[in-house]
Amino acid sequence: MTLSKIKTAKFRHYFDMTDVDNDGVITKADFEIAAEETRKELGLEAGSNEAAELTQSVMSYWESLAQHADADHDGKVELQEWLTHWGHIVSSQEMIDQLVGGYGQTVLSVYDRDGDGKLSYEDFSAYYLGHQIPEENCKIAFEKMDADGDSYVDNDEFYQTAMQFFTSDDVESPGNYLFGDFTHYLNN
Ligand SMILES: [Ca+2]
Ligand SMILES: [Ca+2]
Ligand SMILES: [Ca+2]
Ligand SMILES: [Ca+2]
Repeated sequence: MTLSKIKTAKFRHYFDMTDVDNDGVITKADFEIAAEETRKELGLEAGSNEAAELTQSVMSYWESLAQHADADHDGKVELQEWLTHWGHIVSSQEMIDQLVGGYGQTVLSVYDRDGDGKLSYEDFSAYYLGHQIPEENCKIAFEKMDADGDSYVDNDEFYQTAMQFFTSDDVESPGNYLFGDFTHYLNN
């Protein structure tokens, strides 16, 4: 399925946010850097069980992309492969449900450090900063996701906004901002 204009903008932005080393393609190296930097942001000791769980969750995302998105199997997910991959995923509500449900579980198990079932800004920002996503994008995302403004993103808020990121074609949906401000991709 071809992505709508707004989804293309969101997924181009998401591509650039996932290309941690900025070499124009998504490779294993991007996830290795993200896992290590996120470990530091979360204050996890190298070699600890928590660090291993984090690395596993980050690298399993790469493995899934390598398997499903890297169509020519050259170890690089190029922008076109990425957009084709997401076009395929968002065409199926079942795949979206699986993905967003999985994200929610991972996010809460890895990033909710005090285990209260919701993400403070500090919990939340570890992911973004670890993935070298500029803090301004992180602040925008947190503000949009915290629908009731209590300074925490809880499970429902996470689910609602992540779902909007993958499904919404409404430019006003807060969930579009899951990875920060994508709007400059709308016009070029
Ligand atoms: Ca890269
Ligand atoms: Ca490729
Ligand atoms: Ca928490
Ligand atoms: Ca909230």
